[in-house]
Amino acid sequence: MKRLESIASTLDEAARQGKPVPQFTGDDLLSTEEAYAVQQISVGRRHQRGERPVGYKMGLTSRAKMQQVGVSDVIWGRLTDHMRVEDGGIIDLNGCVHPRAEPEIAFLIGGRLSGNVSIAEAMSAVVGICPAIEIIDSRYENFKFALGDVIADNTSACRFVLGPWSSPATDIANLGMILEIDGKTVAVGSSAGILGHPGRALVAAARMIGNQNLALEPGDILLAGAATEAFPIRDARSVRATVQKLGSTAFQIAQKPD
Ligand code: OOG
Ligand code: MG
Repeated sequence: MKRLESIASTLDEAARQGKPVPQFTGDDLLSTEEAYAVQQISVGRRHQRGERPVGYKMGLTSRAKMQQVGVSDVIWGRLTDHMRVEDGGIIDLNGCVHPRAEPEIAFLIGGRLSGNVSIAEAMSAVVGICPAIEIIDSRYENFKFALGDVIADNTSACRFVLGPWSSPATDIANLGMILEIDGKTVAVGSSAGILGHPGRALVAAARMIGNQNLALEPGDILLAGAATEAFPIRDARSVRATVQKLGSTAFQIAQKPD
């Protein structure tokens, strides 16, 4: 346990100071189970500092993402209120290591979901669906990690922005998704790229979170995972994601004075 606590505090400090650390596992020195334990301890430190849990994020739910980072397992992480940026808000990237943005879809949960559920059951617990941008920031040097590393690092969670909520009845099976940086389209994808249907990310979340005796509860947010690869935003000024039918969400990046 001491070892896991020490990894958790190293990662938490790396996130607080924006200073990267070398990856831990290389090969498989940190099992998946241990990595989720590290994640729990490190996010627990955030809770002790006053951050409140607001839901979960799924990661590596699309082929584009798996290929970009060279890890091909679906993973999940924890979101806190401090990570949320208001729609159209300004983000200060000071303190981030090498932030990247990716276009997502988010769910607002209205029921309780845990364990094995069908996609119909999962979707019937949804009370809102919105376009989202996740800002990920690996705490590992060169954004390089293996499965255990990235799980321990709370799946690179850094910030997220949510757009306007649409009805849970919206058909989200195959919606075009666009990421723009400084007004230029840098990536185009489809919601179908997210496990074939973003609702499957919710099914996976219920199962994987349920394995840890946790549940998606009313009021929780779930990020379904990016539909395209993520793009560096350190030198950008503005980022927008647009999802067909759902509309768009955007943020600006605070500029350093010259
Ligand atoms: C891991 C986090 C993946 C997603 O949407 O696939 C993720 C990473 O790419 O650093 O958030
Ligand atoms: Mg993501």
